[in-house]
Amino acid sequence: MKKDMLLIGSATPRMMEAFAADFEIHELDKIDGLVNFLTANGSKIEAIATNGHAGVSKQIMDGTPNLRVISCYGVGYDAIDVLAAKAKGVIVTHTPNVLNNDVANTAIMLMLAVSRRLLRDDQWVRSGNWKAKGNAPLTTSIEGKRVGIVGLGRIGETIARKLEAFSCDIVYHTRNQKPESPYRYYADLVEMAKDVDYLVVITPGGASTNKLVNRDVMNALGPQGTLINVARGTVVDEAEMVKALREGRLGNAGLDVFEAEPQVPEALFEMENVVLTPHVASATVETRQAMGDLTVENLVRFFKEGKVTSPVPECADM
Ligand code: A2R
Repeated sequence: MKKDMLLIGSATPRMMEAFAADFEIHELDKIDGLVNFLTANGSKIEAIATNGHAGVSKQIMDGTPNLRVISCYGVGYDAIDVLAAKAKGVIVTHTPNVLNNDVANTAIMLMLAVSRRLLRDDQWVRSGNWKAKGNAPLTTSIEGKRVGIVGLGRIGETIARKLEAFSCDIVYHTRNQKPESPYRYYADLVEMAKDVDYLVVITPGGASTNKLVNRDVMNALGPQGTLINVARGTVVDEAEMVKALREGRLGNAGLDVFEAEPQVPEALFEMENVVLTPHVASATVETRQAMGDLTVENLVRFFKEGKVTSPVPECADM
């Protein structure tokens, strides 16, 4: 018999087809009146599929007493209260590794786009400036520069490895030093920010990293420094970042994530030294397919084999 599954957020046609083979799907977006739905059906729901942005609200967690598994589409799961889920015996899964390359590529794309003023130069051609004014002003190279990676996990390591092709000098900051890492470790983030040209942020979101990149860190990075954020908007103090950019205390920024997406501070729209993308680091056809397949696999395996492929670390012992 098919299990009842609540789908929070959207899923691709390929995921829907795969889910439909094993589950009775209830789509939150199509439900008229969540309270009534949970009263009538909450106790039937054994599985939830969601994403890192939508997560699972307390109302849904409390209204699904027989929930057994939550499968998150995305590596970041800060929108899910994992400890509350675990306390209920609910295992939470996510989709690590399959997105390492595209997120790393996005970080490097932002470094290049900011430093080489890609958008300005594209506009230089389209606007006729090239014919009217001649060559575009010179830009800055990323070649051989020092890059500080904040969060040297699966994605941070991938960024570091790829930046070796640009002869970058890689250093990193995490809470725990990685003895096997070839890169120089900084226990103090401000000290690292003082020493680097680029600060690339790729930690998880959540309470432990909230506003980790604060005014002091941005002042240390300085007027020639570039901040790249492909982690979560919450990891950077956004209001302080806007001020620092406006006052020239921080040189440049390449941002894929924001504190209150899809709201983006409009002050950033005017800045030529900033490149903005709408949280698309993993958003390629190839990577999103792999993430979707893993999201489905975790749920299907749980009910067929009693185990999952990629639990979040907190649930690895369940
Ligand atoms: O601190 P450690 O030793 O646990 O190292 C982790 C680091 N990290 C932090 N670094 C500094 N301060 C913190 N409060 C802090 N919390 C965690 O971030 C580790 O080196 C890294 C996370 O690596 P992974 O767990 O392998 O995550 P992955 O797959 O690289 O993805 C990172 C994030 C996702 O959570 C999404 O928010 C985003 O990338 O797409």
